[in-house]
Amino acid sequence: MKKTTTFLAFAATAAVALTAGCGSDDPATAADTIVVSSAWTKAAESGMTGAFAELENTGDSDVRVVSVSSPVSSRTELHETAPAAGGAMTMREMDGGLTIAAGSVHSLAPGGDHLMLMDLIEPVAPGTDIAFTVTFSDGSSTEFTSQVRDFAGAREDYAPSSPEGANHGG
Ligand SMILES: [Cu+2]
Repeated sequence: MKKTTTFLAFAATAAVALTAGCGSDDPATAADTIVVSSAWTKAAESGMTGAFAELENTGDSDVRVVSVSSPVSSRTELHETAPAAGGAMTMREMDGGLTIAAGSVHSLAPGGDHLMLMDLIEPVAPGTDIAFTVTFSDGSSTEFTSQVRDFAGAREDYAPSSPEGANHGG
């Protein structure tokens, strides 16, 4: 009797293992393949600030980030930086999101692509951590925390000689 019980338990375990094996044939979501590291955010009392990170695509397919959010800002955007007239750098919202090529690392860095907290709900103070959620084109999303630091460089404007934010999105 005892032998029979042991055998049945073994058979049940084997069945579970086989079922789990079938599940691995499902395509990985974008969130499964993206690894976020070195995330940090520029400290600010109010208004806007930038956030940066390394986004690694460990998968075999390109992945597209379509939106980003954080509880400390009423709106958060994906920004790119481009040269403007007169040699200044202007930042603007990415058209169609951010693509991370298969097997590559995409750096979000001051002076380049970045995440933009457009309208802070509360100050982001050095030494604290804030949360972000990025959502991909397949509907999956991933969360990460970003360390807040003092940073004085890369003061891009939206457009030369116009009020901050006035020409945003153009
Ligand atoms: Cu920006």
